[in-house]
Amino acid sequence: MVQTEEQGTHQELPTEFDLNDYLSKQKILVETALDKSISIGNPSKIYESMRYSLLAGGKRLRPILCLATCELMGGQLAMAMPTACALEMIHTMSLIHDDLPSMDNDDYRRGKLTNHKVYGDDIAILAGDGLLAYAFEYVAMETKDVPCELVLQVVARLGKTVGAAGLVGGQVLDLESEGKTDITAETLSFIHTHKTGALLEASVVTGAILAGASQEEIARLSLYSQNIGLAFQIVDDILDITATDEQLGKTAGKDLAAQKATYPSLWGLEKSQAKAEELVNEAIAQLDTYGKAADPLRAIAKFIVTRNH
Ligand code: GRG
Repeated sequence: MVQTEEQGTHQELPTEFDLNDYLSKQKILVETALDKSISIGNPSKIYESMRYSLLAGGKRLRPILCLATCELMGGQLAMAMPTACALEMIHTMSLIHDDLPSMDNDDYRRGKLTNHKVYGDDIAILAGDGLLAYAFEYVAMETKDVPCELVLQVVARLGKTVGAAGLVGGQVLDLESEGKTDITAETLSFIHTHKTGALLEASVVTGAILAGASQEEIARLSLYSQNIGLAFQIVDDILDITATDEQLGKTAGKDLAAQKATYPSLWGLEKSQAKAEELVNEAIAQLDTYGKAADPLRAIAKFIVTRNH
């Protein structure tokens, strides 16, 4: 609470949650932990390639969501940090593979040359594989003060999230849909709930699991994360049209050039933005029972529809 002086008396005003301050502090914590998570080993080239992409910046939204949810459910930040790092390792490996010439063929990511442009396709594939394997090792070896059954639940959830039932399945359908003009809203929704939504949902759910949340709470938080996941992808599609290369840190306008079905191509820009806002409001409604403690998750949801990068 802040104090203001009004006619000689002090009146208490609720302080606004400062999202920018929160995100920049959490980002520093996550990046410090990521930097420590992998050191250069032998052969040095593969470790350098893994670190190149893992430490290339980005919003760090997945680890920040995991930490925020763990804290909301009464856990300590340290309990969730290894999983938070693992989520970013998985996210980064999916970006490295997505950028390959055989997939989206991108030269820039997070404002830097893509991994394969620096290290070659062969090392980029292996860097992705190395990060994926290490993510699981890291959760299993580094998670402290959490019952083993809960760590096992996290490992299982991460496995499901990256495999054919998650990111891999979404990516396959995305590749198969390219150039097709008859993609339905259902197919688009399948692609994005798997390709993008699954990892965002896992970020929230694993944070809750680690803190020992009940099934009821996990179900509520899943709903929150499913809504922000879809909103996130809709905004991603909008930004591909409206943002610059500099804002995105990668080539803008690629969806249009590849004739990809996107939410704006189905609904138009205005309706897509309105739908994203509606989803975020639904997400925020799931947090009503938690009061101010859920301010970080509320603010992250709002950030998803107001971001420009
Ligand atoms: C997971 C085994 C395995 C393989 C990967 C390539 C692939 C299979 C899946 C593609 C997943 C993908 C790239 C989805 C797009 C998700 C997305 C919207 C990325 C952008 O996320 P931001 O905006 O990026 O959070 P930053 O750079 O801020 O982290």
